[in-house]
Amino acid sequence: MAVKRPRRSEPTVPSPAAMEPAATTPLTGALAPEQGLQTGEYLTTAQGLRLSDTDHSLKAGPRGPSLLEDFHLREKITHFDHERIPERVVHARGAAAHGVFRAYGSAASVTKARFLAEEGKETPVFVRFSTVLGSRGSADTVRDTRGFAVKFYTDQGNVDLVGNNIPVFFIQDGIKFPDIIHAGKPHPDREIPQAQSAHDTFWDFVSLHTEATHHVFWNMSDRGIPRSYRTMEGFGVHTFRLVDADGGTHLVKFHWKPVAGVHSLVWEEAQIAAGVDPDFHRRDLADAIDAGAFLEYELGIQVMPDSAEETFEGIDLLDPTKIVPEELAPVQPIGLLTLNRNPDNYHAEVEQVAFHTGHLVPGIEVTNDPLMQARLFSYLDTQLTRLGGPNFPQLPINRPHAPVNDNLRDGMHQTAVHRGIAPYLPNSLAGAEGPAPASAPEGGFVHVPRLVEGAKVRANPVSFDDHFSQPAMFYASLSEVERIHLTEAFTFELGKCYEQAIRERMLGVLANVDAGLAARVAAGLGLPAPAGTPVPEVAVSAALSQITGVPGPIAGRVVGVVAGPKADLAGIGKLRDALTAQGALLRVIAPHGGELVKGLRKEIIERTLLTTRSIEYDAVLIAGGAGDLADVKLTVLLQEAFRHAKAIGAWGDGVQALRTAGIDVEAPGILLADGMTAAYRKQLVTALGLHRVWARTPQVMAAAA
Ligand code: HDE
Repeated sequence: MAVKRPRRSEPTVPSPAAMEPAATTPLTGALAPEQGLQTGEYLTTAQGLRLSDTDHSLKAGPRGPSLLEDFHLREKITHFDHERIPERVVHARGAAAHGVFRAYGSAASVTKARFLAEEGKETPVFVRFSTVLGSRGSADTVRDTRGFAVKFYTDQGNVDLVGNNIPVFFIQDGIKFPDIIHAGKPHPDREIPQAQSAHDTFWDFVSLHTEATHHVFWNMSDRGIPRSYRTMEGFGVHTFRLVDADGGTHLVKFHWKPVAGVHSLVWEEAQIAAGVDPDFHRRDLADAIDAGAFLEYELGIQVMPDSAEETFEGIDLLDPTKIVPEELAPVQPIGLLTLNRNPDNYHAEVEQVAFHTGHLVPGIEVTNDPLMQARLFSYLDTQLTRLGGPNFPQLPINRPHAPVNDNLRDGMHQTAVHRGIAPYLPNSLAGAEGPAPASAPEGGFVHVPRLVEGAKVRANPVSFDDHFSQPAMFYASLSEVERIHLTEAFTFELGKCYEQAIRERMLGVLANVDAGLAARVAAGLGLPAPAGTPVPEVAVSAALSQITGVPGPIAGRVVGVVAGPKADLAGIGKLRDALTAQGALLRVIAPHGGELVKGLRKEIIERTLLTTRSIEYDAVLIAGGAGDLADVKLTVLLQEAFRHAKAIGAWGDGVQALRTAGIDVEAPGILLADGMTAAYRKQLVTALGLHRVWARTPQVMAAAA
């Protein structure tokens, strides 16, 4: 039945115009849907007034005071004064990219969520990577957990998978989040140190709060300093409940597996990068996408049966400090994520994107994990301050691609011009345009009915009390090199604490995980080996080590080639072709800027010995013909690359420059050849694919001792 739309007030005197629908003034300017901002060829004020001068304020004479009436000066400065919005309370430092998610269809057996279940279905995504502790301007390569937040713009509504690069969390209950973050952030009195966990308050909390031990082990491992976002795993952390088309449920953990493999920096390299190039990761992300070397990750799920206990093989699936080893529940690939477009505007997109764990579609539900439950409150709440009110879903980066028909109205920064007079339900006035609730077959979100009962308590299940068996499994599963890195990381971080009691308490925690580790860290701190009760039987999960010994793809890798005026430019050209064919980059480094020219060949010098540092490269080579190069900056470059276990090489007489820089050319991973041959290029590609020459570690350590 068509419902008559009443006027707010009936005209008292009917006029001929009231008999016919009046022609209304067409919508123009910002109200017209097609009208974007920043159009027209002249500079204007925010009101569209053309400006004749934006460089001089209005003054009483060229040497006189500025006049209050200068509306342009006041508008320009006032807007500038308010350009910044509050940074995120955590994960403030971030970088992001657009891309696409393509479903394999293999998830159809466990979920009805169309973007996961339908084979070949493509969904646009926006992914923001971040560090946790540092402020917006802090360095990328600090030791920290990384955020891995994915917004899927599905045709059923937005879904956010707000994960990290570490599969467990510091706390089991969200109520403790302010405590761990207050402990990790800079000290409140002097606001130092920035973006670091190597300080007293962090280790004070962690040593008193042993459920953080597992997460801390991952942080102190190489996972805390990823090589790039491209080589980082992502995890949903919590257990989710997936619902299939028949209403059947499974408990599931989400994993992002980088196609490029999981690789990290070494600690000295990360520290150098923090000073030399604080934008190391975001630059790498943007440069790689610009170069067409897109980032790829497979989405995978571990599928566990749903049960009343919500446990699997003795592991409590509601405990976010526990993983399910991949050997017990293999990660099954369900789709491919490709990041292929840089944002156009950092503020509009990266800063204003708002993720929320409660953004779900039918087929994905949350569980009672008490950490997740608190997150469901926090993410919406935080945007009210950060983005200035409840209308942040209208910001372009947050807008769903699915039709929106809500009854949410008004509020700060309302940009929609809602029509109609009945934004409420039930109503009889909105007619066919008004929204109506959808049933499950119509795509409505209907929660799986689950019985909830229990006494009202502030308590954890007993199974949450085991804090050490999984860190012990993690440590036992690492390779020797990774264990060395982890031991050094603990020794570094505790060595930065001033309070002896905190160091000793933390050594006691380590002793409950592994006595050998605790003793080695204690020795590094000059303290006696602590007593503890190590985990009696330690399981091993091979999937936890990131060193596989199998060369992976080299897309996004960077090779530095040092060259001088007499360098073999033909050889450099052949190498560049081979590398770019696989998505890797070659940069020429020379003593000075400009070009290198030899006959018809020309090479642009992208870096000089003054403007570069070893951290930019995954491998460093000396070109044939450049053997006479000798410079202390080249020595530093090569010595750092040697210490950081990177492939180093030379062809032709380039080997001479390696020797001059004091490089042991007999050491593992030093690639030498008479000329730039195909075999040499292959050797280099394999070395890059292996990421580092770990066989050099003993030599590096012996030199450091
Ligand atoms: Fe977050 N977290 N978090 N978190 N989180 C935020 O939301 C919070 C947790 C994660 O790139 C905030 O919009 C609480 C776990 C990422 O924009 C805030 C708790 C995991 C990002 C917030 C957690 C995460 C955030 C800050 C404990 C991994 C960056 C600004 C209950 C699974 C998202 C914002 C982006 C951001 C709260 C725990 C990941 C304050 C209360 C566990 C990747 O709402």
